[in-house]
Amino acid sequence: MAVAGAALLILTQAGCVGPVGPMGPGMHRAGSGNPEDAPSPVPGASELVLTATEFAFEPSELRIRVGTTVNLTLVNRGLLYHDLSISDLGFVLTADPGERSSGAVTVTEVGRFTFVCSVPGHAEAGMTGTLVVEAES
Ligand SMILES: [Cu+2]
Repeated sequence: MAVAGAALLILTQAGCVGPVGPMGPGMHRAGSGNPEDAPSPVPGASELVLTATEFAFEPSELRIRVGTTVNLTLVNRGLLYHDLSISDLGFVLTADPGERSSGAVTVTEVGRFTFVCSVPGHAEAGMTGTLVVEAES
């Protein structure tokens, strides 16, 4: 049996983020209200902005280059709480209505990864999309 989920997510800067209390190196970047589970955005990396509404992501397809760090930004223009969850990568951004949050992601494997809003019912209502990780050109 091949090991599932071979894609590696490199959590730049954030290190080992877990529920076991604050363990950051004390280098808090300018706050964007990130929850503990999102890796900090990396200064200088390109940014991809994703808008959440009821009930859709815009755009519903994101394209990034393999091995390249990008900052994903979730902008919640809806009236409800939403998140951006890429379960295959263990990546989650959350945003209250009118808020935004950003996190860095680096995917080391070419492929297509589904993202959803993990609030019950939201994915079924249309809050899904695909992160396409393309080979280096
Ligand atoms: Cu949602």
